[in-house]
Amino acid sequence: MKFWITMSALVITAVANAGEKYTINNNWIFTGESNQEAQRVDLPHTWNAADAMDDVPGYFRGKGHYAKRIDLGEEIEGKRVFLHFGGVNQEVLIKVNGQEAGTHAGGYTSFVIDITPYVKQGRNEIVVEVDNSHNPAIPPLSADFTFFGGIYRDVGLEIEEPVHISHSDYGASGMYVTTPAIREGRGDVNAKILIDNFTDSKQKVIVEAECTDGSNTVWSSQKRVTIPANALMHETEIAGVVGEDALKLWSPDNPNRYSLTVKVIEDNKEKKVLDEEVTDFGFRWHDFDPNTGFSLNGQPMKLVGTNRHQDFKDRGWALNDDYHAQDIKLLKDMGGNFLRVSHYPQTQFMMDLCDREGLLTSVEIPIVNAVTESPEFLDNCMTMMTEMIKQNYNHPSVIIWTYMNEVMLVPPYSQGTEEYTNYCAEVHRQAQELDSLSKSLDPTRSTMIPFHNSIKSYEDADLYNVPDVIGWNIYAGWYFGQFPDLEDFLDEYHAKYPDKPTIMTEYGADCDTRLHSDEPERFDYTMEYADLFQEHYLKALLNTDYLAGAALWNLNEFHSEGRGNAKPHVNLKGIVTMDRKPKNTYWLYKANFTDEPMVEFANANWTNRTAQLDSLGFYETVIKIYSNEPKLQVSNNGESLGEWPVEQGVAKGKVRLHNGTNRLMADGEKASATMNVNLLGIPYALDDNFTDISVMLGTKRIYCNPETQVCWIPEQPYRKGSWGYVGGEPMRPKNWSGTLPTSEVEILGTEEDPLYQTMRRGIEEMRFDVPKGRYAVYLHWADLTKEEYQKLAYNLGNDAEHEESDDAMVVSVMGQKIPVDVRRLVGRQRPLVIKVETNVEADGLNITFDQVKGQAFLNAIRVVRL
Ligand code: GCB
Repeated sequence: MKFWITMSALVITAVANAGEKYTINNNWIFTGESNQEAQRVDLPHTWNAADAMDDVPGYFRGKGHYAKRIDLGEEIEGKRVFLHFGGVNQEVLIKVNGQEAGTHAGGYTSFVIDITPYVKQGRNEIVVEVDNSHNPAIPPLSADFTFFGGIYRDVGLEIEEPVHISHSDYGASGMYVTTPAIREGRGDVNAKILIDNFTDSKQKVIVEAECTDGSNTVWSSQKRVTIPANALMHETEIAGVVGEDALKLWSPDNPNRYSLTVKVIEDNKEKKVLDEEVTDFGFRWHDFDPNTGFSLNGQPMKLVGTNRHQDFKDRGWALNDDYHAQDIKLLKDMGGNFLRVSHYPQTQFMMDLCDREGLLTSVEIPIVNAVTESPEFLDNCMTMMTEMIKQNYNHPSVIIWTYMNEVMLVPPYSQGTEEYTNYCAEVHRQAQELDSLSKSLDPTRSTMIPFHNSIKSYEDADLYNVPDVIGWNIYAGWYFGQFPDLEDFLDEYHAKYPDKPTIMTEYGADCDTRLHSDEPERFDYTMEYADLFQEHYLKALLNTDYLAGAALWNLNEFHSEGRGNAKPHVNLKGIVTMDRKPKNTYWLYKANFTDEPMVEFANANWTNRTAQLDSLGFYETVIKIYSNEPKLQVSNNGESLGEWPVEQGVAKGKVRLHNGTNRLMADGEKASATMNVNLLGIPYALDDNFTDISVMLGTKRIYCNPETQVCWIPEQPYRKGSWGYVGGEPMRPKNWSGTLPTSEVEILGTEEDPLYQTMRRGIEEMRFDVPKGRYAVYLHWADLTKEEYQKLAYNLGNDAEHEESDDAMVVSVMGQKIPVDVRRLVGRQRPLVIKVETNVEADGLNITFDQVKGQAFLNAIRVVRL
């Protein structure tokens, strides 16, 4: 029976001396199975930071051993001692002073281990054995990201009185706040508090709750509670009202939070405070409508934002709080109001910042690509769902619980078989169980499953009626088809399922800030192709009213071991780089979704460029500028290029750049930007000013090395007085839908993969009609075949077919003959660079290629005048 006492008469005098809590991240000793040498490390830590990016396929998945000594004194006398783990990937066994204290499975949720029975006053040894091996019972089974092993979030020590707010409930805070009724000017608050009593006698306590709006107390309440002996998670409820027109709703624009402090106080003369915990919460409600989309607090709102992976360049997942804070700031500054916390729960610190800054979130458990048909797998999923919901329960930012990302992407059986039918039924059953669990734990949030672009696959598994919201991950114009296939796809789906609320949960195109093109093409990894993709998608998303919102894939570039793209082991769809430099799409969104005047040139940091000049001495190229102003005055070196209108955040025009400095300026009414382009223009006819030229064969891409500033330009056929190739064809790997502009084979031992991933096959000659003089010629090759081919599920069938070739040639540089058999000289997938110095007389530089076996080819060539 619940009863409420208004205890204004009870005066509580004791000073809080409640539970101590602090991190113990420093000075651990780590020993990995792959490297037996013990090393001193600080947390957060991962053992894969380096091998996730190295040239050896795969990364270490196995056991790691962490040890730490902690000295505990009289402060633990009669107390309970807990270890709080923020996140350890993925199976963990904790030992204290040689005894097993607890285990945990799953790499993304927090957990608490009660180590009281094993600790003593004095020195204690904590050992944490971690294993990130594949385990078919633990999701994710496979995914397009690297599963970094280690204790990659904080570890905290908590010392509590025997009676305290519970740590026994799935790593959660033991306090669950709901706002059951929100009316004009007032809101009801209901807090469920779980209390542990580790004593052998019943305990009388006062539970005191104080709610503040940050500065003032808005209500407070107390109640007497008796907790039976040895009762864990004894439940008590405390309620209050924020009223008298004090209620401020939480929203992205006004993220008003309230703070609830709960004290557990001894109900005796001393009134000792046994425990004190604080949680923040907010008042808001949301609604998804299949036709009109999303609304918050009754106001229509388009959800706009990104997904996010928890990693950073050279660090993997071992990030301290500042890295997480940086991402929230990036998203908020871009004008985002939504974060899909994918594909797994992330640190509580980040979730707190989402609350503080005003970002709505969807949080998800890490079922990706497929399920295992086993009770153990489902059990683990159910536990993760429970942990996720309980641990994130109070965050006002959270509106959606998500599970099963693209779960029908790689069913283990072929369609039409009995096994497939059974598998689909099992996927459905698991989804249903997870959804029901979510609804029973938290009926206030919506549920969502993100699908990949196959309406039918999810019909096979009968998933359309399971979650509240359908998420679509659509990559039309990237993995398949053309940009407008996006709208066609969405319309087909909406016509079939007009009653399902929908979010675009993913869309994006990989792009490398080192790669550009004046003739962008699907899968070329250039910035310019991704720009076209994103401009189209943005327009479509804003024009599709029934879409509740959209989350770009992805905020950041992130580690994905299996990828062999322009930057191997990295998914390049981030709208900021791995080290958080904004790419063009970031500015496109900022221009569309923020009001503070801004102007930003596309590729503004690409200062040193090289290009072939036309016969008039210009390089004409498209310049794009992002702005939230209606029009911009654009000039180059002070010469006006006219007024450019800004449409959907973008102003663009063809600009004739000339050799040397081009100081481009874009002035709006209230903001402006400048971009300096130092152009190394290759004259139409090579003249005596010639210094150097760098050319990539078989491609239309431009590749600039950010360290040396050398820019490689696309090939051209030979023209008298100029330069170019004679003979041959661009190598274009074949796949089911046609051909690809570049190989996806990783080049080992270099970071200049793009330089080697295209080639001209059957080439006969390279000619440069350079002036008389001495030159260094650098010839670049790589054998783009692999010993073994593996298809990547997330490539959605875009993997290149295996085309074996074995080539050898004799190259002659001004008559100097060099036998070249790339595979024999350096092996497959490795760069071969041969430098030749040569004298050139009146007839220019001439390099010939004579095939000996297979076909002659060349990947890139650089010529430098000495
Ligand atoms: C997807 C997946 C995501 C991948 C992404 C991609 O659909 O959900 O995990 O990283 O596509 O980039 O291919």
